Amino acid sequence: MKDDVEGMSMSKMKLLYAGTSPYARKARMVVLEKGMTDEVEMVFCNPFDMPEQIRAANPLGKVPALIDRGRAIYDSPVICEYLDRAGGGPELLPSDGDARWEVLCRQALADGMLDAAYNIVMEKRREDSEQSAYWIERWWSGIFSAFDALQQDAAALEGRVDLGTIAVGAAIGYIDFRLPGSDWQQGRADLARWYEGFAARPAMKETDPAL
Ligand SMILES: N[C@@H](CCC(=O)N[C@@H](CS)C(=O)NCC(=O)O)C(=O)O
Repeated sequence: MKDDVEGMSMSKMKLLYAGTSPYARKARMVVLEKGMTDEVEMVFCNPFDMPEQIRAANPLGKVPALIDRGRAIYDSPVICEYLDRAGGGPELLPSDGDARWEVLCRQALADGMLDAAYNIVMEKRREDSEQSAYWIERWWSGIFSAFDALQQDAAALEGRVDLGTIAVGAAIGYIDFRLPGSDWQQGRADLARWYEGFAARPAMKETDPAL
C-alpha cells in the first residue's frame, strides 16, 4: 500500500521511501523478494520536501527509514538485514560464515558505487562554476573500478538473489537512470548479460525509478 507520511497506520512496519532513491530501492526489493508486502507499509516521502518528518525516523533526514513498533531503523544495509531477519521467505543475508562476508562485501561495493554516483548527481545540480571536476572525475574512477571488479566476479552473481545482488542491481539501475551514457557495458559483457537478466525480475521492475 502506498500512503503519505501523515496517513501511517500503527500496526505494520513502515518503510519511508522515495521512488527514485536507490538506497530505498534495495529495501523495497527485499520486501518484494521475501513476500513481505502485507507486513510492510510503504510510505512515500521526499527527503528534500519533508525533512522534519523523516528526521523523526532517521535523525540524518534520509530515506530509507523503517519504523517497527516505534523503533526506528536506518540506514539501508541495517534495514535490509532487519527485514531479512523479521520476514519469512528466502534468506537474503547468510547468518554466518564466508557466505555472509561475501554478500556483505558485495553490498558494500554496490553501496560505494551508489554513494559516488549520488555525489556526482548532487554535484551536477550545482552551478557550473561551483562544480569540482576533480571530485567528479575521482567519483567516476571509483565507479568504473567497481564495475571492473563486478565484471571479474560476474560468474559469482549468476543465479543469486541476495542482499549483494540486490544492491548491485540497485546501483547499476541508478547509474543508468541518473547518469545515462556512461557506457559501462563496454568490455564488460558478462556483467551486462547478468544485469539484463536480473533487471527482468519482478522486484526490479516494480521498483524501477523511472516509473
Ligand atoms: N547510507 C544511506 C544513504 C541514504 C541516502 O543518501 N538517501 C538519499 C536519497 S537517495 C537522501 O535521503 N538524501 C537526502 C539528504 O541527503 O538530505 C543508506 O544506505 O540508506
